[in-house]
Amino acid sequence: MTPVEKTSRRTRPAPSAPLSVAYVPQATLSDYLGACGHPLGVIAFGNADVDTDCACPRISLNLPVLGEAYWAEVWTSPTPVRTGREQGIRYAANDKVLFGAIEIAESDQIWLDRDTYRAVCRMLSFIKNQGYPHLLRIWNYLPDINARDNEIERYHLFCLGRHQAFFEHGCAASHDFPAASALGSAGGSLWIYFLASRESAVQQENPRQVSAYHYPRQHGPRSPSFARATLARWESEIHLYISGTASIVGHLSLHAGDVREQLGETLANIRALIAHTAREENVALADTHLALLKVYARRSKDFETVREMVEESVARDVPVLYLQADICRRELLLEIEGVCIAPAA
Ligand code: 3EB
Repeated sequence: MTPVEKTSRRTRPAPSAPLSVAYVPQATLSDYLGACGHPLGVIAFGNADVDTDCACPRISLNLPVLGEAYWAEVWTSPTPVRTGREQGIRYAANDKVLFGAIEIAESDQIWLDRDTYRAVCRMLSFIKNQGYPHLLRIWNYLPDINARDNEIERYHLFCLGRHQAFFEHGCAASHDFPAASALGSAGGSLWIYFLASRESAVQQENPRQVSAYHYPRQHGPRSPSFARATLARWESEIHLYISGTASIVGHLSLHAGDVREQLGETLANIRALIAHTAREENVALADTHLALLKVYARRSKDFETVREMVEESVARDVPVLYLQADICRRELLLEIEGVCIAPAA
């Protein structure tokens, strides 16, 4: 590569993929947004104002940040984006992908299933109308996820509404669902943010885990609508968007109460998912391609233990954002999501 090419690369990233992602510290967020090109979406954790004038969706979530390293998640486009707001959905899009966010002020705490149903229906029609019908990834954050309303856990009410919405939109098999995370926030609205694409991607399942869509009834009246990961092949990059992953083998939670064992099992699940995807899809994807990790811990007192173990297990240069959040099953103490990025062959 000539020095000239090197410089132009640095100032303007090659459009190898229509989206990229970074975790950014609070102090440098405005500098980052000024220099990153075209932000698609900014998600700040720690319930503080996102002080920026960018036109893309800005979300502030009430999830306490653990440690000092990172504070916000930023999705960026290499090309200009158009932004807007429609049916309560804020969005930014380029010619390949759309980032969107919906805030649902719950009308009444006992109607979480109905509110979720309406929001997911709105999202699914919106992406179809906009011409980005393929969901790559969804994040769901709801307050009091483990609380019960009328004897039903709120996470189960959420799953009921989501299941019905997907079903009515023709999604009724594992490969119809996007990768997802669903976590309990410390308060505020129910937030859903998502990435949708013009081209389809490939959903992945984990050989160590029963597909969430096939969980038996003991885990709720309607099963969770998500795949374990989504594989997107962009021009010169392969992206694997890994769903929130926990210490679940088969369909059962393992190692109740033991954060170290749960972390070991979770990392084993993530490794198995990456290896399985590489084999099934015939792509050169390995653990070494982990580009980012987000770690949710139920108890802030576990933070140091978790960080030590994560640092021993993943390469030093992988950014890890640690958050405090409730996990959807009471016995689970942590959940980890991530993104792998590999060069396309
Ligand atoms: C699990 O594997 C853990 O309901 O969207 C992880 C990722 C989990 C997404 C969701 C739930 C969801 O079942 C919980």
